[in-house]
Amino acid sequence: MRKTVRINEGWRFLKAAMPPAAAIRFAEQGEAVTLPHTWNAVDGQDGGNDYHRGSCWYVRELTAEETAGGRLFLEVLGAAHTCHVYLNGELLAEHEGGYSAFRVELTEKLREKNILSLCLNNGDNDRVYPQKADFTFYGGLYRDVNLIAVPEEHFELLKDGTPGIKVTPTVDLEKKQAFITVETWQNAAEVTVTVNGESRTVPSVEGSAKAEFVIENARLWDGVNDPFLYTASARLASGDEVSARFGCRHFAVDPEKGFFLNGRSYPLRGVSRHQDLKGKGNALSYEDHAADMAIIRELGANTLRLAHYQHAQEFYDLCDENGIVVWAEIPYITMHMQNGRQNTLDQMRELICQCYNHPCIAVWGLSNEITAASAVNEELLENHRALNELCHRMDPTRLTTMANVFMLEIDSPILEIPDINSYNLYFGWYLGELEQTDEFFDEYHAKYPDRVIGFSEYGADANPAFHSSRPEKGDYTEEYQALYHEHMLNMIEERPYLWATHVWNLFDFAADGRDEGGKHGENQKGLVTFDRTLRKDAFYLYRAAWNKAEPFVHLCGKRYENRAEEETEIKVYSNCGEVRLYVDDMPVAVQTGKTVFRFRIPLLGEHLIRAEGEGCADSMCIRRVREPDGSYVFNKAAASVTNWFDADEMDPSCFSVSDTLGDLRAHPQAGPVVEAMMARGASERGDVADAVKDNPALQRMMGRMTMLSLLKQGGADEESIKQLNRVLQGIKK
Ligand code: GCB
Repeated sequence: MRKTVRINEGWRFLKAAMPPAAAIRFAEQGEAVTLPHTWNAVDGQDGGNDYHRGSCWYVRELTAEETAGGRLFLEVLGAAHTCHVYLNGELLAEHEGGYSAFRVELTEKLREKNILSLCLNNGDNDRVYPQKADFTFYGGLYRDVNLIAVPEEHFELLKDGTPGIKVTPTVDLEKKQAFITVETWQNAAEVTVTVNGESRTVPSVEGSAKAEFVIENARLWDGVNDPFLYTASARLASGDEVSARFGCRHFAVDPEKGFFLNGRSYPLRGVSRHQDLKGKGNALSYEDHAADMAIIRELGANTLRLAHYQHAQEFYDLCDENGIVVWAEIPYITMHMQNGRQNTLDQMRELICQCYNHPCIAVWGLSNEITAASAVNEELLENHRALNELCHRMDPTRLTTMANVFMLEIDSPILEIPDINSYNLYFGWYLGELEQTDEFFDEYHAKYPDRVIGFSEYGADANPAFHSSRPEKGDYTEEYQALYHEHMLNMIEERPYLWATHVWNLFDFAADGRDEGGKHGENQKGLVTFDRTLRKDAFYLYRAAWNKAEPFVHLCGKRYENRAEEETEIKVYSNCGEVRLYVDDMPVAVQTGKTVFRFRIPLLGEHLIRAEGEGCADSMCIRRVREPDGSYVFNKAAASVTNWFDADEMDPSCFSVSDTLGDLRAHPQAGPVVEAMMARGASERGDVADAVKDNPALQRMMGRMTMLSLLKQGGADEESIKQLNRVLQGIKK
């Protein structure tokens, strides 16, 4: 028999560094807390990059009842980011890595009265990832903590937080057979393994055992269509038992046709998720996880990138149950650390060991944008090779991948390490124009037709308070975010070779170092707000494209009530083939189409707008106002830029700031003018400018950008942009 007791209640929390004996002495003065708990729920989300990072203590007395019953193990499912475990003041274990589980045996150290104290630290160091990334590194004991009592003979509990049982299903799609290999680790002579009602007793040799089964007419784990799960269990004579759910499925990729599930094309289209919530940080309950999954199902995504680290077991369980194909990864992110090699391997070993049985996981992600702040040198390559080999050794059934930063040259040797690849591209948001995404993939695919490539991140920030009828990159409006995603949705549909695409991000999330778009401490690229209460318009774009189950119409711009224009656009996102529009209860237009339906209507006063699809409707109220509503505008200076240059006043036969840097540079007269302007900017930016100059990929990309967008991104003021425009207007094309 195995007894698991959850010990989430009754902890004392001390928000200070102190010696172990002091933590015990002062425990009673600490704050009484119940797990899951983070000390950064507030300061990690309010901006300023000033959240508490350092050592804190969790102290708890274990009762006699809790410690009774055989060999006793402590199970910590998430301690961010390093943890020292003390029993009665004695150090028993250390763990480095804030996202994986670990266990510690307490048996030999138990006394009559037992005090457990855990010292956690989320401060910076040079070995434990992550150290540099765009999200808050919450500290805390933010998942469940358990005591597990097992008999003398029991399944392995310590090694890398193993579940003790490893199930490998392989599927013969033609014969409809699944071959199941079950491996277990234990200190007993034999094990009885049961799969699908069939039991087999096998010997344990040097602590490990293996049993094989065949399931005829296997019911497949078939993604969102039918995520069927089997269970494998293993039992020892002592009564100790472990079990794991598994799924029989076949994943494959093709450089031309993308992803395949169970032998048929199954384009992976979905979103990324961070594990945090407004007001709670990363200390989430099962209900929080389940509520997130309900939103993912509503959206109709069939894949998730669980960024940028190992997520909670219950979330991978939810993915198994809901048929969501997962990209799982470790927080080897942004910047390679010389002393961090071992930690990348440790975190990867734990991720694979702890998550191996989940049928939802298709790929292991080696790193994210690791060349953003590190050079591609032998050390970086070696670390990636070591990780890649580790993945293949531990799990020959799954592929490895990486999420690369846009400025990584497509012929970089690092791209040859993982089995398949992916890029994070933010053209049309941070820099460049939307179309550069299309060009990027076309170029990559043409150059490397035999390589499998995906789109691991793309997105644009939007604060649902901001609105515009002339949305622009950088304006943080809900309308620009929607336009951005309309472009990307088409771009993706036209490129079926993309093995997976993941919107960054499903939810707004905490990045305490950010201060932009009218909010402190938040990355607002979510399709849904941080508190999950508001779905931005772009959410419904994807829902219309991906979720065909339930017909719906969504009127965009509901929050854009006050409009200072004679005529306005009414946009509807819908999964219906026909949308009817009513203004003030009068039918005004019918449109047939797909996903996006655009109407234009005159705006006279206050109007009730209603859209109808097949058995569904949506309505909203908008009104004409005299002056633009200032509360809708985030960056007032930038917002007016489009109005500086009236198309009528520009001479199209001459150059202007609307021409691309490439075209301007190529002209004998315009070239030197813009070079001089760029050189001036470069001398102000120093090192960064050198990095730009030496990066041909970046240079090529900048060549495709308009001078206006380059200048705006560089922070040039209105007068110097106008001045340059006047000069360029004097040069004939
Ligand atoms: C990225 C990173 C991700 C950031 C995102 C952004 O490329 O991988 O962690 O949050 O960009 O929003 O800038």
